[in-house]
Amino acid sequence: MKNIVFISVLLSMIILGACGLREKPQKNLVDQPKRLINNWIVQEDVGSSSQVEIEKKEVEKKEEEKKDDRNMIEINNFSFVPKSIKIKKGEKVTWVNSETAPHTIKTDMFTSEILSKGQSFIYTFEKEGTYNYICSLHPSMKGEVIVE
Ligand SMILES: [Cu+2]
Repeated sequence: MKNIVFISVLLSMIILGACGLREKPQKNLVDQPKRLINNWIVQEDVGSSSQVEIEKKEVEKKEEEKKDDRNMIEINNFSFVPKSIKIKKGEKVTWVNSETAPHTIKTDMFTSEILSKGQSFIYTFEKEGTYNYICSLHPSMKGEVIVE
């Protein structure tokens, strides 16, 4: 008698367990599409907003680069390009030596170090005026910065 009770309890447990197992996947099948849709919506929202931010930053970066580009002077073929540049008070000018010959930038206020190929020199002009400069190694190389 004890054995029969034991076996019936065991059987019912197995059946219940089996039912539970069978129910779980069914529930998941119903729940999953909702979750997937929710995830998709959430991911899309996060993606689009962060992408807008990235695009904003890229535009700002490009504008900053443009500003720098405007004040870039390339040293090539033993000349400063452009030879004359107009900037606003407080702006920087960057000279970049693009050729193998060494060059400097020499004004009444400062003389740069000797720039090898690829090296650059930056100076911030704080006061209005016209600044003529030469390369101290090749004094025939002339340029001017007009600060407004
Ligand atoms: Cu030079």
